[in-house]
Amino acid sequence: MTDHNMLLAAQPAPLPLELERSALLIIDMQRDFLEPGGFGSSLGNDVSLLRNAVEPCQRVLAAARSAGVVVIHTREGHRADMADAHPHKVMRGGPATRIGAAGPMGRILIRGEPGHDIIPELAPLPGEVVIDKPGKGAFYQTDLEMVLTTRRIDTLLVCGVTTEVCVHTTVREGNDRGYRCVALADCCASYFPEFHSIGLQMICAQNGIFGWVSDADAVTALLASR
Ligand code: TIU
Repeated sequence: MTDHNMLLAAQPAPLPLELERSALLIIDMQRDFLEPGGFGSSLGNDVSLLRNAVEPCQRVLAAARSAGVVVIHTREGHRADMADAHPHKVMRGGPATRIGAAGPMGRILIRGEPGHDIIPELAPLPGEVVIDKPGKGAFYQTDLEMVLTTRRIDTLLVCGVTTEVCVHTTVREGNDRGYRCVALADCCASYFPEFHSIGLQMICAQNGIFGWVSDADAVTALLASR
């Protein structure tokens, strides 16, 4: 059965959704960004600001799983040999705190290290796709587009951190590739609350110049009404 008539409350306008063609895309909810001692704190940020997004993400994730909506998780990080890390990205920050340095959760932003894991509250289930991405955008140098194509997905419900960096980059990349991208406001967070707020406005201003903005309540209400 298709759900052509389902309408998601969103800005700048409600969005008709076909759940079979929609995916929940959770960006980089990793210990490295949300817990002390990881990449986020090595950049000088207060990582506690990102906790706001955890509970709304949990609600949307549970609702998506119950409704059978495709769930995709991403993780930002690099190979252990860092052959996939641009030098300009690595060289930011002091030697003790940059990507690849040893920290309390293992080497910062390196695949396979404890800090690279998705936080336990949002741990992927077997069968859910996990995309490892070397950049800020989830489409850059990954097979995300192929994963979406094989599942005939045309709409992305986007959660995660941080709003103005990896969420924004991914929404922009997805929009340019023809996907309808909906950022879920309370399921995203930033180390800079003003960037979060303005970042969301930037997506849906100008009649939705590169996407839509909705929230966890709107998505869970819609999925519950199915
Ligand atoms: N620093 C920051 O705001 N974000 C990142 O480096 N990566 C993501 O947003 N995932």
